[in-house]
Amino acid sequence: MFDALSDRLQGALGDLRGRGALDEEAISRAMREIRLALLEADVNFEVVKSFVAQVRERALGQDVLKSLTPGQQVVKIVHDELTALMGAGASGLAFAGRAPTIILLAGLQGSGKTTAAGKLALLLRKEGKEPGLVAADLQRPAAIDQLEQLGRQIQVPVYREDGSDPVTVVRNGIRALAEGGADTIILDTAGRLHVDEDLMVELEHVRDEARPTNVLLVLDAMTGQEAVNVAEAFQQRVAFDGVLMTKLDGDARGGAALSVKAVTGRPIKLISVGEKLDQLEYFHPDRMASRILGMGDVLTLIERAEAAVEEDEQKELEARMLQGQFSFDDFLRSYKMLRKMGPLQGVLKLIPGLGNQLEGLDQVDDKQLSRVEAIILSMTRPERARPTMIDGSRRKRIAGGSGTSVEEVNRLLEARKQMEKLMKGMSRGKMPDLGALTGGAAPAAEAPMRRKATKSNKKKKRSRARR
Ligand SMILES: Nc1nc2c(ncn2[C@@H]2O[C@H](COP(=O)(O)OP(=O)(O)OP(=O)(O)O)[C@@H](O)[C@H]2O)c(=O)[nH]1
Ligand SMILES: [Mg+2]
Repeated sequence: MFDALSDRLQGALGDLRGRGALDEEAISRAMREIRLALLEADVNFEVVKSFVAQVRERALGQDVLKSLTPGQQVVKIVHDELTALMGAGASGLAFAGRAPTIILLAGLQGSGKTTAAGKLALLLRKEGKEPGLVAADLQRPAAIDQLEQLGRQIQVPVYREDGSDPVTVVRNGIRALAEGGADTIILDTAGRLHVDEDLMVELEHVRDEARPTNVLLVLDAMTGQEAVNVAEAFQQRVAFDGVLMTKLDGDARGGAALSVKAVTGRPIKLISVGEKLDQLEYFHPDRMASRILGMGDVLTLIERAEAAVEEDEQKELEARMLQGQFSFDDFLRSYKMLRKMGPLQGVLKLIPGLGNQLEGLDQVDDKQLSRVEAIILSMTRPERARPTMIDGSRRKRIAGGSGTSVEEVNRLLEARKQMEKLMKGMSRGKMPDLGALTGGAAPAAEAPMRRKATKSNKKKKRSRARR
């Protein structure tokens, strides 16, 4: 997601970041680079122009150049402006005062509406809502089955009515699902290849019937500026409240995500970052700006951890780490937690300071994790609890037992030691140290997770209570 843009922007700013003093020349150079980076990312030309002008003006402001860390200040300005560009302040969904809340999904063919309908239902259910789905796409015969299958997978009711028309399906579907207890109803509508009159008329009719609380336009990020044009065309006919942007996992450039708010005035509300059903997230412009600039995204990391890790398990681990203990059993447990959080590459990018330095980490894949597991499982109980006792001959034995090499065992031992250091550092508020990643990248995630654990646990309890 945004990898190419991220690299270029970080390159442009990297030079400034480290410098003690800045002059106009250095800033101009950086602005040129930023401009190129954004254009290459397929950001709308007008958007780029005003963005760069705005950053330049602020960067040349008196207080920046005279400050002790002008480079950092410029990075902060770019961060703020990126955030503003994508729409400052997180904007969630609107919920109706009196149930049901209706969410209408619109968009072109293949943009990801049906998949998104399923993902959104799952997300809402995790929040304690009672979602329902209406199959109002009668263009494609298979569309109804597709939605029904999704509904079955996530155990959310789907209303279908074959051989009818969309308006009738929506009317009957809302009534039936609401009577069945649904408080949030998602309408999956038909797409077309292009924005055409038929599509708009159908959508207008469906909208007038459903009187939705939210109209979300589903846009495929991979189509770049085309997605923005589509959004503009939709906005003229069926005003939408926000964008649900899909396929960001396949979009290295980010042009659509960065332009759509400025061009249509409507913010991105949700992003889909993969094909799996749980890969839909609320969109937070500030967090995204941090991710793009390689500053990590601790909040998203915490939320994922929260979803993946059992509260008790997390608490226990936390308590042990507070006592300054980090045995190999803990190490193994944190690895396993991390694996539950999603594809490792994605998770690592959320860790502050790591985003841009992942190239060497391609090998940190599930296979490598299995080797780590094998090594730890080849240790005896006392060895796991007191790793300092693992001397040369024990290392040899462990390598033999796990089918790995002494080198690998050494790397893991070093990684654990680094982790322990990292934990201590983190609790004093320091950023993670890259050295800790040699051979043991994964548990670094544990540290930022832990800092907010109390808060996230509270939140979890609250959401449980709501259910
Ligand atoms: N990689 C990736 N693929 C996605 C994502 N969202 C949807 N897809 C894929 O995109 C394809 C189209 O998704 P659908 O949900 O069927 O799209 P649709 O908008 O309902 O299409 P129509 O019903 O034909 O209008 C499917 O193969 C999905 O698996 C995403 O976030 N990432
Ligand atoms: Mg569909």
